[in-house]
Amino acid sequence: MKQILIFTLLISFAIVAKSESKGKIEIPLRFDRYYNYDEVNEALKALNKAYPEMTKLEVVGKSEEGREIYALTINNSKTGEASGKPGVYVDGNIHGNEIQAGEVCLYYANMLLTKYGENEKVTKAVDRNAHYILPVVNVDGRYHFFADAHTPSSSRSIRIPKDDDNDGLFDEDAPDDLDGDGSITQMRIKDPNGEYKTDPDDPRILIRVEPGKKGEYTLLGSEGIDNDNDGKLNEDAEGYLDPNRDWGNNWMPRYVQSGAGNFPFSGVGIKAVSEYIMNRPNIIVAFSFHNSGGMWLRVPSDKSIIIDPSDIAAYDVIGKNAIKITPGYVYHASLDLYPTYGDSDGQLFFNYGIFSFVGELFQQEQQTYREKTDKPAQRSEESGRRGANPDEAREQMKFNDHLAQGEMYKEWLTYNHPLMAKLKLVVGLK
Ligand SMILES: [Ca+2]
Ligand SMILES: [Ca+2]
Ligand SMILES: [Ca+2]
Ligand SMILES: [Ca+2]
Ligand SMILES: [Zn+2]
Repeated sequence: MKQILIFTLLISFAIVAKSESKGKIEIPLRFDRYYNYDEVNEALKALNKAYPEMTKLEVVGKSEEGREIYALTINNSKTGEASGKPGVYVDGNIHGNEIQAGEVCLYYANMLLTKYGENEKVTKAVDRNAHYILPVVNVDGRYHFFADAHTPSSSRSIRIPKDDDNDGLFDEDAPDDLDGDGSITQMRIKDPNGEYKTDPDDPRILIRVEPGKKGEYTLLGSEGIDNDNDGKLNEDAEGYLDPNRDWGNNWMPRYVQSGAGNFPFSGVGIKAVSEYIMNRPNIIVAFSFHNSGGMWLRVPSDKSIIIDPSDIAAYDVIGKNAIKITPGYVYHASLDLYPTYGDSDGQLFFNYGIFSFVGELFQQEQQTYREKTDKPAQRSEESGRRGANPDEAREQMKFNDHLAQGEMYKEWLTYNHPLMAKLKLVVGLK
């Protein structure tokens, strides 16, 4: 499934690359482009300035690289102190690459403030509850995702250097933007024994050859050279310490949970965010936004954990209402996907008594050019492997051509790769 995600998520990232033109941020906020790290902060300051009576802007803490993590409280002081009201906590972008989540949080803040007094339900929600909004948890990740050439999954980590290949060097060989276009794309090499060939219907698409048949290409992974001359490509990029495997509840070391650090809360920013939530015991419900899948997930994320049926019943009320307002999304427990340890929703529920949800934004199935979009494309186990489902790839290419105006695909380029001396290596975006 990951490979296919890499393909489709490029739509968003192509748009990101074009969103760097700076303009004055005005209220109401506009959502016609993504905000980089500085602009998210400017947007929060602009909301705070426009609604001084209703908002409070605080620095929750600082990241590994010293960036500020901001939270905006929305509360109508005329109806009481924030701490005396049931609190709603909303955050996003704990994974640095999952930038849409930050925009969702800004949208939430913008909607509550601009529709207050105009929309009855919003007015009630603002008068009755305190809202704590933290759009970007992984501030270093968001910063680097915009500032550096990226893949759909780069800059996801907490920015603590880690020696992924145990060679004594830290983060020494990340992918490189060989053609300088701002994106880290895929490399392929001509190979009569390769697993891939071009699609006869659309030469832009690579399809997997049947077992035993000859192909045309081998895929070499992400764009990059061997920066440390150890014979391996791109083997030690930034991190990787997963900010959503760093929380204390049900934390497991790296041999159980990949992405875990040396101890819980080893990320200074994560620790600060956890303390911010812990210090607000009035928070009763929390939503943390991620990419992707179109899901509302509740605890637990590990089947060894039993939850009181009355708590599940409370979760179900919220979860079932959540899917009503997000057509196509599903609601279920995290453990139905795969077990995870040391994630934030477990910390919030089991340690802080908060009904915590994960909102997985964005659905690949919606990136189609089919006339009927009510039924998602049939997907098999195999379909996750690149080139395994040519029909889906063709569908995505139509989507690229007609809806994304070609921004999802880049023509293959020729590149003389130093590691493949004298071999012609072709670099392209998929
Ligand atoms: Ca290394
Ligand atoms: Ca590139
Ligand atoms: Ca190395
Ligand atoms: Ca290397
Ligand atoms: Zn995530």
